[in-house]
Amino acid sequence: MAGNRTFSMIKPDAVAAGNSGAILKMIEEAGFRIVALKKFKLSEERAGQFYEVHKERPFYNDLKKYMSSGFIMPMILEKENAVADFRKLIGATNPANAEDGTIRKLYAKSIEANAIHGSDSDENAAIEGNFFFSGLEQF
Ligand code: YYY
Ligand code: MG
Repeated sequence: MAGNRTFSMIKPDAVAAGNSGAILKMIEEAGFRIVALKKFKLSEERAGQFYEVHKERPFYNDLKKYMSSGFIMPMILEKENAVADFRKLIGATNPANAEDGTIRKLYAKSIEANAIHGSDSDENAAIEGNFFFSGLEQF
């Protein structure tokens, strides 16, 4: 299965705006199978752990607050070439630079509140999936 899965998370702005259903529909229509999915709120501490790699960046504190400001929907997705194809589907980090038809172009509000996360490598997809889901949930 290695290489065929990625990790995603619908972020608080998109869940609060009522766009999670439309985003899940886009994900499924793009050929991804939802392997695991849940919805809950992160503590600021857990949000900080998820984005630990960015802890020296100037936006880190705001990002932790934002990511714990409302419900998130983490999920594991399966498809051939999942990581790269999913990054293409979500578009650039800054929605101002995202291509037409991408999830971020359609639903992101700003570079911070950018609607959705997608892993950037197979290795990080596994790490991030394991952060949110037990082995039992990833079968
Ligand atoms: O992988 P991706 O989400 O597209 O971007 P990253 O460079 O990994 O940054 C993670 C996350 O941090 C981004 O989705 C929004 C936030 N962020 C920010 O608030 N301000 C920036 N200048 C860069 C990133
Ligand atoms: Mg990233």
